[in-house]
Amino acid sequence: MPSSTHNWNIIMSNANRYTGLVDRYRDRLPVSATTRAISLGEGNTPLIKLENIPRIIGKDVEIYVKYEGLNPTGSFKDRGMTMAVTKAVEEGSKAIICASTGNTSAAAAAYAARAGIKAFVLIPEGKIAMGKMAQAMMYGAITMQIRGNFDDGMRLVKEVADQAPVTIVNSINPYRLQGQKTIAYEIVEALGRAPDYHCLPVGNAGNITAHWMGYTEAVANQPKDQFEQVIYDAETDQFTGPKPAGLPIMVGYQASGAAPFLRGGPVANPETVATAIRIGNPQSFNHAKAVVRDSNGWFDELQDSEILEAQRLLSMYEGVFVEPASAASIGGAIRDIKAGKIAEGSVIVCTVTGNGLKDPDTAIKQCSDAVMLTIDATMNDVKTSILSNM
Ligand code: AN7
Repeated sequence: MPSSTHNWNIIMSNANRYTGLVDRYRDRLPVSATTRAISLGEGNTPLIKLENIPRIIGKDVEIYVKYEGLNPTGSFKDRGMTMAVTKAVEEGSKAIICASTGNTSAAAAAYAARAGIKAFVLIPEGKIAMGKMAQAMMYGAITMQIRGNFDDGMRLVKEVADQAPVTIVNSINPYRLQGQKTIAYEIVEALGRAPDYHCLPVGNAGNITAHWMGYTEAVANQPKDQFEQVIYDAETDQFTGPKPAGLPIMVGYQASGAAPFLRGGPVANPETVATAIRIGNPQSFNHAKAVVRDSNGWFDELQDSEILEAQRLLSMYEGVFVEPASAASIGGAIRDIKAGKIAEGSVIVCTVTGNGLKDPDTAIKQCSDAVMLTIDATMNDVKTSILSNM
């Protein structure tokens, strides 16, 4: 094929190519028309309607999961990271840094690789899921395993950023929440309105804050030329901007061993199988409390056993494999639906924040004896295995 024809085909195919959320929502994000987006095509994730679980629990509810595990690095962190790295590069930064329970470090490492800048990540030694560790290393981040937890790492990152030329890309970087708010835009576009309830896992509490900002902006449906970004104002403890009707009730679920919102303040030694949310001192504590207050929502907690049970339920009955932290949203929602706290007839969206493949160890530990048979390589053994399991 002549090369001119070949090029023409590429240009034609690009006309409809999805190029990520900065391009898609440029007019509602803090970027200019010419800002170069550092993107891996993040966002635009499926909103999957659960078909079996409502029947199993015997309740007349519509439950959707927003499957954030299908982002390029396998978690919702890509939404915030495309914005944070886009702005860091625009501002001339040559290096980014974060503390992380794993997913933020994977996203930071990938977007830094894409941008051609350096990423430094601090992770708690021995407490991050294997997939996330593999990602940070493959994307070429300088990875520091600290003998301490996420909260220790976060404190160190804030201190060192004053002493070294690095941009913090944890969610205290305001561009992170700007990127993450787009999840709510997509949900409102898909449903034609906001859900009645939005349930999600809470760790550092940036995501629940970003969801609320996004819902407020999307539901207010402001004209382009008068668009006002919604942000949390720490001094007044209020969200700025419009106060539209039709916003969802926001519900945040924590792991019992790492539940500062249920204890009323920081927790010293957080512990949970859901390592992504093994956080005792959330950076967006006041923001998230304001979200729950303004939306008439609540926080609740789940035992590790409940989290794992929900993870398995979602995999086995809906084919949606998420990491343990993500399952807290669905586990909590199911419990509150069963209890009548979430009424029948409601439309509920649960954010499932990370892909199940991130943490194969925890998954395999739960299931091996139940579904893994070891047999001889004979027709008889294969046939017997099928017939005895029909
Ligand atoms: C799968 O990667 O904090 O409440 O350092 O990875 O916005 O913190 C991860 C958090 C939920 C909690 N689900 O979100 C990190 C990190 C998954 C996560 C959360 C995280 P936030």
